[in-house]
Amino acid sequence: MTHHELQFIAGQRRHGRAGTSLRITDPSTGEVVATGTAASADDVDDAVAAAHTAFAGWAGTPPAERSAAMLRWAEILRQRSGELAAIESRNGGKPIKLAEGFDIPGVIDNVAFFAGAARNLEGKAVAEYSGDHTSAIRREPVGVVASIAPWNYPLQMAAWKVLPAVAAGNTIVLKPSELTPLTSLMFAESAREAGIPDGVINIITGSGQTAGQALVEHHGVAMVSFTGSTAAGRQVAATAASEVKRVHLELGGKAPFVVFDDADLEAAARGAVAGALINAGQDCTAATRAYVQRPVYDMFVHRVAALMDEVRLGPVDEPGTDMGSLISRGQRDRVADMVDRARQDGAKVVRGGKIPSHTPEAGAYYEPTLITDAAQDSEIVQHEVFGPVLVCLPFDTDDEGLTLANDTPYGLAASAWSRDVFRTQRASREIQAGCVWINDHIPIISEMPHGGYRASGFGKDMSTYSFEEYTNVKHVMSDITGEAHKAWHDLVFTSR
Ligand code: TXE
Repeated sequence: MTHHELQFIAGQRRHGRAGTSLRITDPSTGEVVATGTAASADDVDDAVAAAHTAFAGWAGTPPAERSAAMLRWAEILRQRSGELAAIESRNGGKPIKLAEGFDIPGVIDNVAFFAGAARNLEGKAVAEYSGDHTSAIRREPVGVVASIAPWNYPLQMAAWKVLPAVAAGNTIVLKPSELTPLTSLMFAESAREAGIPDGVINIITGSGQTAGQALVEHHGVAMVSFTGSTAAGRQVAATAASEVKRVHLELGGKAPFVVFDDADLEAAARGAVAGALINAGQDCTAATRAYVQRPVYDMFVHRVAALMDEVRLGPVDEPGTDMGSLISRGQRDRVADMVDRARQDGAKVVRGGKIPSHTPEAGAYYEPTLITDAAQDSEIVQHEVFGPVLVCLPFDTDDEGLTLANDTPYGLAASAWSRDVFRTQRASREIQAGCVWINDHIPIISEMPHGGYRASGFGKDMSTYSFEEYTNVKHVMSDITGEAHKAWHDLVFTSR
């Protein structure tokens, strides 16, 4: 175990000055994998100053040069993908096959996508909309971006924040979760090796209350992008509002999974298990509420339970392990408490609902859990669990299924399962969520946006839509008449 420098400021790794030490653990065993010291408000000052110093140069770098550096960056990450996956797996308690097959390749594809997108910032065509003027759109970077990322997909979440920001010419200070900073630090160091100048990407590692709060309230920051809990997001938005900073929030979800009676039931059952248990359910788009039409409900529940029995929990470095641990014992206990309260409220726990007996005692494992007979207004149906828990409930009419799907405060993602194109089209129109999958649940692609409606937040990650968050749109309107006396002046004064 090593004592790490957990800050990366102006191109240099260094120790934080908060005076508090951080223990970075492997939550599947409880072992400490690294220690370090947390960032103080002074470290945040230094990081924002470094980002300011770098801003003019980076914003003025031609897109083709920014793009070339990002392509080199993607290549460096590809060469390090084995090491990145091993660290991500260990620090996140996630199976190596997930880190190797999803987290790391997803990030590399994102870097490559934004390398291309950097050369493709668009606006309305330059034209004479008034007759007397030429109007043009400039798309300008907003300045220094402060980003706060969570622990569930540490590197992917860092990438989703950093890439559109720097591709558009901003500089950034990113605070990863204090539980999982290791791959974000490697990400920033790889960017430096690829030729992205010092100060463009800075990482500060520390607690939300100290380093996070200092970053969000910093006068030098123009915009805040945040992914995390609704409670912390509310606090971040309130702090940012006092200086009218631009805010982008991704605050989790409670994705419905609507199965109509004509669906391919085997596909739906497999999709529900994979969609609910990916990353041990610590995924803001995870399938959490399966609403199943009454004629196929019993069959669906039966098949999901059988598939859950096949999921292998085990050491995260074993290629055969399907599901690892949760991020911490605290998170595991939070999930266990929610399931216990659901049980006390009369819900039926069909599978799981307990800490497994065959995994390491110090590990934060929890069994794949299937719940039925829960009330629609109960906590387990309404609130984000962020664990391997799927609730199944029946519905009768299509109207009812879609109404139930929309009946939580969230709106991040959803899926609808049917062979009838009119049913799926209706679901995609009526479900209020940033993404509706049809006959699948979970896949994401760099070209398409990710972001919520309602209490899931606002703003988009990934895709060129994310540039709307990370650029200011400026209208430049130029007179083309060359005349001193313009007709519209007569509305204000009549000159002689
Ligand atoms: O998140 P926090 P927690 C949900 C999920 C989970 C719950 C609690 O339901 O069970 O949140 O997780 C930083 N100013 N999601 O408590 O605290 C913090 O340091 C600035 C959904 O771990 O929101 C970390 O970097 N920053 C979610 C980040 O916010 C602050 C992913 C997330 O931590 C801060 C994670 C503050 N005042 C949890 N307070 C998703 N949307 O995918 C905290 N932070």
